[in-house]
Amino acid sequence: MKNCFIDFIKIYCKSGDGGSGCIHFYRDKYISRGGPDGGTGGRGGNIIIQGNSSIHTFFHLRYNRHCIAQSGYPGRENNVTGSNGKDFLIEVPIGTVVKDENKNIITEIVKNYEKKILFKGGKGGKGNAFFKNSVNQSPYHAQKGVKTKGYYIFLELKILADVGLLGFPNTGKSTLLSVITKAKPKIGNFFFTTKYPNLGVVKMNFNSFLIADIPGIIENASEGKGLGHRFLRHAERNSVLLFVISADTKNKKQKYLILLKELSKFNLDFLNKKRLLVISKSDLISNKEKDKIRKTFFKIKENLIFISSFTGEGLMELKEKLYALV
Ligand SMILES: Nc1nc2c(ncn2[C@@H]2O[C@H](COP(=O)(O)OP(=O)(O)OP(=O)(O)O)[C@@H](O)[C@H]2O)c(=O)[nH]1
Ligand SMILES: [Mg+2]
Repeated sequence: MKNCFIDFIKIYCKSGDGGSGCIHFYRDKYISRGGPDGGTGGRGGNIIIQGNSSIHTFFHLRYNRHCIAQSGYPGRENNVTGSNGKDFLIEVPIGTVVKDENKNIITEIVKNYEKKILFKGGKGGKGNAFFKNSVNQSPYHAQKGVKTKGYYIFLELKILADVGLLGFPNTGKSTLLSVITKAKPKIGNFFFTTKYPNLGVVKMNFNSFLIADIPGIIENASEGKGLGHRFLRHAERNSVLLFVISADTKNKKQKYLILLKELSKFNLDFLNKKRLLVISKSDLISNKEKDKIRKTFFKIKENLIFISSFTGEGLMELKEKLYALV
């Protein structure tokens, strides 16, 4: 399971060449000059990309990085057009961004079964019957099909969740995910237990929203410390950011500001998102300490909720607030 989470991959795509046109003249018993009847070549297969909600990574493409569609078949005698080449279907998880070699966005897949043609197959060449006219009644030439070029593209996954869980390692993010959703992430009393994002669905009566547990961030993550910024792009599409700071850390306000700083280094848009702050593991501190923490954060005008995944404190309030924000 270790390296199964592949959220970035480079693949080679080539749509099919067009089939060539046919040069042929009609022949039959007692017919001396039947005239040209070479058919047109078929179109090459397209490269098509499709969203599939039951796939969550690009693992299935890992050993299939060459996506080459079938070429069109050549035209045939009797004005028969060649068959089109088969399309090549690339199935991708929802939230995939397709980029070209220069990292320009080509397209995005955001829905299940959403289908897009990435590269069109080459057109088939015309057969010699097409070139017949009053002047040249028996053309002895036909077109070749259009040859297509191959391209390298990048597929990048940006998980589509409504809420992203962000915080330092070991603050109880995965535990929180496991109590408010049915997800079963790995939980451990050490740093970087979570090595790739986990998703869960929070159910509220008849409504639900998606929440993603993103691996912990530490100071200077933007310079590659810890797991670095690698997973932050998954938070880019979240509409709400849920910051988790554990009750047993010192200098909570400073830690919170470090988190904000690291995020802004990655993408300034993060600071414009709706955010909510929770102090996790609230069972470890007394009411007096809670008041103190409230006061320090009140100065920077941040709303906060105390939660404990063990005693269940604040979880209902958290869910309701998140839902209101989403
Ligand atoms: N006392 C107390 N301990 C908690 C609570 N929630 C989580 N823990 C403990 O905190 C430790 C870390 O929990 P995780 O959920 O793995 O933390 P994380 O933030 O996902 O950590 P990383 O994946 O490493 O970033 C575990 O030993 C949990 O048992 C809580 O509400 N109260
Ligand atoms: Mg975790």
